[in-house]
Amino acid sequence: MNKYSLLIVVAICSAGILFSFTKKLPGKHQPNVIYIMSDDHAYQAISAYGSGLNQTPNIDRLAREGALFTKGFVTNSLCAPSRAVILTGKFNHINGRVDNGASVFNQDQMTFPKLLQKAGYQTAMVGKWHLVGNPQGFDYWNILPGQGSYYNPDFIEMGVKKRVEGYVTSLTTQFALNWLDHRDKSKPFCLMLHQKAPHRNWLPEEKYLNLYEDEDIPFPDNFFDDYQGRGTAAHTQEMEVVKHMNWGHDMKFENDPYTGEPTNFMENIKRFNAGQLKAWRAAYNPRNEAFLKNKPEGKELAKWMYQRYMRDYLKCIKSVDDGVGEVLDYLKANGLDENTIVIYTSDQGFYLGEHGWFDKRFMYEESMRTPLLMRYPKKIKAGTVVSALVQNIDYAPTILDYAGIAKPSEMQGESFRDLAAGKPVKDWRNAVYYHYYEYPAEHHVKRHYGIRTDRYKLMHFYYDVDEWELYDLQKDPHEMHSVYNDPAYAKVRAMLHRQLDDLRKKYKDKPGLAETFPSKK
Ligand code: SGN
Ligand code: CA
Repeated sequence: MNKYSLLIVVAICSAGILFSFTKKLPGKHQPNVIYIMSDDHAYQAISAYGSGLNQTPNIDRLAREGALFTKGFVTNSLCAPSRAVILTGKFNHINGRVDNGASVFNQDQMTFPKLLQKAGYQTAMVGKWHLVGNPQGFDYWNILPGQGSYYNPDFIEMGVKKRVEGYVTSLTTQFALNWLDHRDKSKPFCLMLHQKAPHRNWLPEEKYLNLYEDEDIPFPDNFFDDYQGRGTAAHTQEMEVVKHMNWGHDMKFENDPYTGEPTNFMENIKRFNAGQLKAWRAAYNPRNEAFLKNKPEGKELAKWMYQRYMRDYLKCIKSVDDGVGEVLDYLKANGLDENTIVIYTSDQGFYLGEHGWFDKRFMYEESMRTPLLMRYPKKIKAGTVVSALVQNIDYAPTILDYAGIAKPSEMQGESFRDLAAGKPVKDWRNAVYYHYYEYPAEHHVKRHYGIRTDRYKLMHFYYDVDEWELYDLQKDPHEMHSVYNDPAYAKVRAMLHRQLDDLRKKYKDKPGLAETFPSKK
């Protein structure tokens, strides 16, 4: 070898060493991630989804400048289970947290923030956690205990609990931005920003106490549903706005309008400081007094209760939307908006009066479906609409994919990065699997599992019943008539049963497994 070729060999080798070295190092080319998740935010209450109930200009920016997913679903429409799925990319029968009750999430298990952290990311978790036990895989965490409080909430910052004056949504945003400001700027970051709002019992921020009060929020067509055409579970639930909301906690009366007894709203009153209480009473007392003067009945009462519920719910969302705006503005002002993936989603969907309901849990559309919007200008074209079936099981694989980290084989979800890039994905799934376990429990929604394809939904209610339901979403988008026993659907039914069996095998769920989980509270 002459001097010249030796030089070339040395140059090639050092370039190779340098390349493999930089490949391992987290660098400026790796995207940052801001994962914003609210609690119980129905897609029906996001203007980008077009329902017209309210305006969410900041959340809408994510759709306008990025992608809107129109068929995003959860695997189990409940808080802690959804969070466990998101962190692990695995179904609840594998990650262990099947319900909000006695089931356990082993914090030592693999999660995507742990993998990011190991790969050199700086990680943080701020807001609602709901997974009992300290978060792992985060350089910084500042979480709400349990469900958290709207006013002057306690936060547990790296193990130290303290009460903080203020409103939970703005505090959560503020803590998250504060961490961003003080992070190690040489590393890529992943921030999980989990809002408590708009979870029950919907206490709005002081500045929004009077919002929407001069508007009537439209009733959904099936508000006065009588549940004919559905099975036992729809008849025996306890989540009807009129029947199951209470005068204190939900309707915000300090004294029961009919008995005069102090209500459980007093629990909320205790957390207010003097200024907040004054503002609260100035806003709510006159409205409550007007109610007491004419005590509406029948449909008028239903209408009043629905307006109180919806106005409070939407007021809480206004603060969440403000927070998203603050995050986006921060990214822009700090030159981070091009290289940061911003995701907005909710831990599940929610009923805004459809079927006469609030809450979630059911596999019916409004609670199984969840909002999902994502902005990442480098890889996602503005105005992208993704209508493929995606699930919260896919979030971890997708985020890892963007970060250039291989998906561990134990993860059950799939990366939807190509879908977001507008590329057709061959063999993408044609059905999503669902399994809800928390029964007997609050709201009395029976245990069930099933699949949803683009057009159909097959559900099996079990435990203390054995009933199947089948919906043709094209002909019956509001799921009012099960066609399970309709001979015209015999072929479809057989096909769906086969698909369900296949998915249960694929995801390693099986009869009898559910009974092994401790579910009682
Ligand atoms: C609380 C609420 C329920 C709600 C669960 C679970 N009751 O218990 O209405 O279904 O949380 O919600 S309340 O009286 O405390 O408001 S979840 O989002 O955490 O799963
Ligand atoms: Ca929730």
